[in-house]
Amino acid sequence: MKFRRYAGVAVLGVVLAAPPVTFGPANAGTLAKGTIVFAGNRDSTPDNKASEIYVMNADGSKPTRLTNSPGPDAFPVLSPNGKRILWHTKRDGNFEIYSMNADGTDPVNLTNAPGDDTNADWSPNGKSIVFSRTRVDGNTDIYVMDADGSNQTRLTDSPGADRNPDWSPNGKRLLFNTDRDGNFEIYVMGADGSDQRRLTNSAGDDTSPAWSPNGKRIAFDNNRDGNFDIYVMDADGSDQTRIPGTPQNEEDPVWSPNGKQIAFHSNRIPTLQIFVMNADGSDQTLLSDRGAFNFGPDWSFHHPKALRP
Ligand SMILES: [Ca+2]
Ligand SMILES: [Ca+2]
Ligand SMILES: [Ca+2]
Ligand SMILES: [Ca+2]
Repeated sequence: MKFRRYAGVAVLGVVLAAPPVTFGPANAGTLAKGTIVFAGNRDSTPDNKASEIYVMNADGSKPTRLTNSPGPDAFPVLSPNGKRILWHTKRDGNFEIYSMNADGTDPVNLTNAPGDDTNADWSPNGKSIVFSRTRVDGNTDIYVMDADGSNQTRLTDSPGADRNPDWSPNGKRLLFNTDRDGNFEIYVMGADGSDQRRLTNSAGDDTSPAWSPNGKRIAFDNNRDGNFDIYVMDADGSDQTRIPGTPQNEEDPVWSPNGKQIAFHSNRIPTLQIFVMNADGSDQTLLSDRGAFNFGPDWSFHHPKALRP
């Protein structure tokens, strides 16, 4: 998940006038396995062009709006039990982490810092949240907190921008990207911030790391060839493989619950849209609505060992 380019931008484009669909009380509690949450602007108006949070079925059907705020709302992440969604929103002036029920009710403000708090992820047991915080001194580091926002603790302390944390399926390790060495690289560390190790060493920016459900592979994106493409590597950084893309950007990969597919966003058509493909890069298929701007997908139950409802 990327803060730099698509934090929750207000992008002009063709806008469909489809009314938002709402969940009925009967299915308000838990999102079904395979549901995809994302951000988009399909319901933008002249007064509010900022992105909102949506949910859709894994085949792209039934996109449903969950937020309606004046500021950008972006990068939703499903809780391991499918009942809550984390996301970042600028509704309070700068970016804060919020959580809400899977039907959009009960939004709870979890951070309240003067800088931007972004790109949160759940621990596999749902009890902790890792996120990026840009402090007033301009430095960005990885922080962890309890699921209710308490006990906010810094995990990294580098002069570089440490962003985009992703919690491992076994709960023990955290992936993130940092430019502490020059350009962005993928790093891994213990869940307490210990043992920080570099996994990539490329000329371009390596960002948006995502564990596969079994913890053995890592998807990420890199622009070493002049535009972003998706790569997959082993958990120790070996066997880095580029997935065939386009001269446009392919970014922000996230694995399907069974690890066989990867969703991502790309501006290849050329508006920014969500696509899905097999993990080897075959069968790349448009999922989201061509008439709007859609980005930052997350797939429900991407922690297979997590607590289930
Ligand atoms: Ca903030
Ligand atoms: Ca830092
Ligand atoms: Ca790099
Ligand atoms: Ca590309």
